[in-house]
Amino acid sequence: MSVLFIMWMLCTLDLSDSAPDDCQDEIERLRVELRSLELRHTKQQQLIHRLMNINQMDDRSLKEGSFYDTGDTQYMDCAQIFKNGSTSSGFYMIKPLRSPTRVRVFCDMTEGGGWTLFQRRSDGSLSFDRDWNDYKIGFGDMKSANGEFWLGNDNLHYLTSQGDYTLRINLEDFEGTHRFAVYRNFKVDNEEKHYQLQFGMYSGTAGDALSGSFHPEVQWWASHQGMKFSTRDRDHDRYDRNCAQEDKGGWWFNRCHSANLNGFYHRGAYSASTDDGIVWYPWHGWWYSLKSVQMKIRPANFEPNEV
Ligand SMILES: [Ca+2]
Repeated sequence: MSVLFIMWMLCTLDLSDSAPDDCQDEIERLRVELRSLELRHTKQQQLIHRLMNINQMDDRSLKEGSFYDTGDTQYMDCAQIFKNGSTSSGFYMIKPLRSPTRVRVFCDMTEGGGWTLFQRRSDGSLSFDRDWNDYKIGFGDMKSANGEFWLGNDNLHYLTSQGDYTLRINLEDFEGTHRFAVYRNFKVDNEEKHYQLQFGMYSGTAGDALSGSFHPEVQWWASHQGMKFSTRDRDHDRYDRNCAQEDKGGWWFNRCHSANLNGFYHRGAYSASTDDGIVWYPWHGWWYSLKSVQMKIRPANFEPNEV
C-alpha cells in the first residue's frame, strides 16, 4: 500500500518524470498486482490450515489406533486375517477355536505380518501389578495404537492350543537400541494347570533369558521353562516368598526370574529392594528397566507373503 500511496502523491504533485496518464496506469498496474498477491497469500494460508488439519487427523488416528471390521467371518488369529489380505496393523476381532467369545486383538502386520500381539509396554502409563483375575481376562488399553495391555491368560491359552506357535519378543532400551528374542513351540496351558509355560528353541539378539541358558549355575532358579503363572494373590512360584508381590507383576516366576517383562516401569538403570524392573537379564542385567516391550505370536508354519 505504501508504494501505491507514494505513486499517488507523485502523480498528484506532478513531480514524477512520467506523464499523469502513465502515472495512473502505473498505479492501476500496481493495484492489480497487489490484489493478485493478496489472493495468493489467502490461498497459501488456506493450504497451511488444511495441511495442519490433516496432520492433526493423522495424530488422532495414530493415537487411537485403527479398528478394521472384517464382518461376520471368524478368524482364529491375526495370521489368518493377514493371509486373507488385511495387511494393516491395528485392531481386529478374532475367535480362537476354543474361545467362547470373540476377542479384540491388536494385529501387528510388520516383520512379515500376521502377529497377534499379547503384551505391550510403551510408556509406563499402566500398572501391571495386578491380581489373578486381571491377568486371566486381560487388562489395559485396547484402543490406542501404542497402548499398554495384557491380552489375558485365557486368550493366550486358547490361541496357543490351536496349533504350533512361535513367540517373538521385541525389546527397546532408553538409548534407542532394539533387540529381539524368538522362541519356537510357545504354549500356555489352561487355568487348571496355572497357565504353565512351555517354549522351544531360542534365536535372536537379546539373549536367551527365558531358559536361563546364559549361565548354567543360575539356570535352576532363573529359567522360566515349565513355570506356572503367579500373581500377587496366587503364588505358584518356586520361591519361599512371593515373587509376583516382590517383583510387581504377574509372570511365570521361578525363584524368581531372568526376565520380568510385566515388572515395574522404572525407566532405565534403577535401584530397588528387589529386581522388580522390566528386566531381560542377558541384555541389560537385573538392574536396568527397559523402555518398550512387545510380545507376539504367529503360527510356526506361517509363510510371509512375497511382495
Ligand atoms: Ca512362593
